Amino acid sequence: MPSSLEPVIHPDVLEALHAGRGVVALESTILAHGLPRGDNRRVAAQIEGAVLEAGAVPATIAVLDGVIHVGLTSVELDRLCGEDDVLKLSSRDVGVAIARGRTGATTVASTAVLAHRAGIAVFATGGLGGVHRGASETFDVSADLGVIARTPVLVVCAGVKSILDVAGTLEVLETLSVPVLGYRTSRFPGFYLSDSGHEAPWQVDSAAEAAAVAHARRVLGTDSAGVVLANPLPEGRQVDPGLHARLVAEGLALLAREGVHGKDVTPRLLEFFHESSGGESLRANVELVLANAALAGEVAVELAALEGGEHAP
Ligand code: PSU
Ligand code: MN
Repeated sequence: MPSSLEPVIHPDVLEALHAGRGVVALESTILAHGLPRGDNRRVAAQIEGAVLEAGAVPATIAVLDGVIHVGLTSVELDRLCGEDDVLKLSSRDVGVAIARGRTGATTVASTAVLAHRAGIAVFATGGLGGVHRGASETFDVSADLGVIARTPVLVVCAGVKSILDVAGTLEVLETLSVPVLGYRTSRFPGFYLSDSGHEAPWQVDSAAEAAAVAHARRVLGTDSAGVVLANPLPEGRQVDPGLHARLVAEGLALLAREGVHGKDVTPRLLEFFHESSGGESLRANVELVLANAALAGEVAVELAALEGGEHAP
């Protein structure tokens, strides 16, 4: 199937980039593979709404029929949230999907790469991929980490998915020279939990402070790694830690029983959580994604102000 190699950039996104206004890239795997059908389309609109409300322009990224799209129309979001054979595309898969004319959602890794190429410096997700438990045996370490280590975007997340080896993930981020900032906390958030039990290496207390970090790194050019801005759910909104511990234990046992591995691990676990938590994991997941989109919007606006003029036409 023939396909264009040029990304299609939504006119609103293009205009904002040219005017030097804040733009936030949004990943689409969370929509196609992380949230249940029926909820995902509504949440997609809410995520974009949260970015807009913060004064920035949302750019959800996906590959449709072999073409990269940066910023989706309403009909394109319908497709991504409703079609059956939407692939999960990590960074390594994007070229293959394009060459083969396929449709797929982008993970943190591929979204970061495509956002950076489009000139977008800030993006929002739910939780970062990372080092899986038992990775010393399975070698399952998300490509998200390697890509963030070489792609200068600021990623707003609620920490890493709590099914992961959080301590191991923080160690790898340190090795890869990726700065990790807690947003208004000295603790590293645990996705469904406000606190993963680990310290955040740095704390920032405002979107402006986070933007200043990204700006300083870009101007100094000391290294090309991204920045992780970790935004916790308020304690009163986290999943009950007892329920959470039970879900993680049962979910990991289920994966072992079903022999799930590779890129199917995260979608299967999230599906299990959503089915088994009486709606709690979904509630928390949606809340944290919306909070991250709003914060990313604020950071994008602050960063655009700091870099004002440099991107002006
Ligand atoms: N966080 C969520 N839901 C998700 C993911 C993260 O709340 O669906 C996705 C992201 O797209 C992330 C990916 O990049 O899981 C990581 O997958 P893997 O561990 O296979 O690299
Ligand atoms: Mn993996």
